[in-house]
Amino acid sequence: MLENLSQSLKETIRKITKASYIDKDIVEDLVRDIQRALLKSDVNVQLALNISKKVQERAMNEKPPEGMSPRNYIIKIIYEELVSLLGKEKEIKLRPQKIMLVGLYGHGKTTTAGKLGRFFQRKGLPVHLVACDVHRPAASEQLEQIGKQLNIPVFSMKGERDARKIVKAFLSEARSDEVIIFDTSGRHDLEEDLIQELKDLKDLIKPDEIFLVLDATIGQLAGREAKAFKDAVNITGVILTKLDGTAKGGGALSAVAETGAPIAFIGTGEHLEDLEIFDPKRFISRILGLGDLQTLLETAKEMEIDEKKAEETAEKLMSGKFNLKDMYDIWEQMSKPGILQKMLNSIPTFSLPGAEKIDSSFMEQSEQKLNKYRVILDSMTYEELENPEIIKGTRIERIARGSGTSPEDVRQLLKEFNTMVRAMKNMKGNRKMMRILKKQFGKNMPELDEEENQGS
Ligand SMILES: Nc1nc2c(ncn2[C@@H]2O[C@H](COP(=O)(O)OP(=O)(O)OP(=O)(O)O)[C@@H](O)[C@H]2O)c(=O)[nH]1
Ligand SMILES: [Mg+2]
Repeated sequence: MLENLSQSLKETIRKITKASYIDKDIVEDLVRDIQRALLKSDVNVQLALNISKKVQERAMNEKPPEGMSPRNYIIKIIYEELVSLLGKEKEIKLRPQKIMLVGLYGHGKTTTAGKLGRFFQRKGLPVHLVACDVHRPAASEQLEQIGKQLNIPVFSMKGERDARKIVKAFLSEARSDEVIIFDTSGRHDLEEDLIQELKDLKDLIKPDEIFLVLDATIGQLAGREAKAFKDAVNITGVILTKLDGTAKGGGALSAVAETGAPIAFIGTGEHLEDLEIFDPKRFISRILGLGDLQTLLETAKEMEIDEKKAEETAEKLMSGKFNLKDMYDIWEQMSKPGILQKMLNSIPTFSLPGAEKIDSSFMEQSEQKLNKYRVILDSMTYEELENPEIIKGTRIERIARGSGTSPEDVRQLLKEFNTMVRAMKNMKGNRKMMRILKKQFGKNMPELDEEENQGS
């Protein structure tokens, strides 16, 4: 996904980390690289210029905070400016709700209805799909097919030509504890009769969310469409699909963000698992390859905010009384750029192959493993997260299926969890360990660069 953009930007980051000092020429060179990379992925010229100007200005004028090298600071600036290009994060609520999907022909509404269904199903919530597309022939069959695949009920009324009637009939017997996803009709264009239909459905459904499903392969044109739908039916978020198959993803993402409509999810393939919550920060970290760089990106300030949580986490770890949910929290914290490396570097219980320093391939492997584990945990129900001991037999199989992994992977995760619990129990009362953990999770992060030539 966004391979080209990612590669060029990673190359830029590499240039920075390799540079022996940072000066005006290098900054200009970097800024040109960033501009070129953005334009190539269809980011609007003006937006690309603004970003690069901002990066240049900040890189030349701002002083890195104490303890951060100029090099790392420039990476941080680039990271922050790219994140700002992608707009705000949309909070996805994990509770029963009504979601209405809207969008033009072929942008991926019906597929996305299934993907969303799977997403909420994995979170342990009951899901219902409702087929309100009365225009496309066989639209309800397509949704039924998807429902069958996922074991999710689908409400449809074959032959009914009025979507309003379908919605009314469904709502008259709808349950209130489900996530209900309404697939609606598209058109070639946002025509007046589509707007009217969507408005009527919206009045009937009273949805918690109206997500516009938008094909990312149209690049920055996606912005115009997002704006039109925003004006017409006041969408609450956008789901950008087909980001897997386009070189224009940067354009689509940035143009949509510019309209102020938050991007809620991204579709990254044809399979029903290929949907991700869109988190601008994590997305950019990934694009920039920061997960496997020894780069401290979190500011001292951000670290302070996390400190309380960090201490709680450390206490919990040490108490030996934690469940999979806590482990998930711990992994979340560790997934911050650079933190994993430091954790692994200094905590013996994470059983390194004896090495003092971890090479980057091992890091990559660990990040990959963590990502896999995160998906597995996502597929567990709350009950399972809180009582890992109930996860056996068919549950293991279900979780593996839900997360697109193998039962072996799930067992491996459980095994590591148990090892961790045991190790931590043994560790109990070990003061020194406690200090290391607090330090690792808290502020006072160790320096990465011993010395640095001041260039700017
Ligand atoms: N590669 C890829 N293909 C996708 C993605 N999302 C949807 N598609 C494909 O896009 C095509 C259209 O998807 P649909 O879900 O039928 O689109 P729709 O918006 O419901 O279309 P209409 O019902 O005709 O309005 C299908 O072939 C999907 O497999 C994605 O994220 N990646
Ligand atoms: Mg459809």
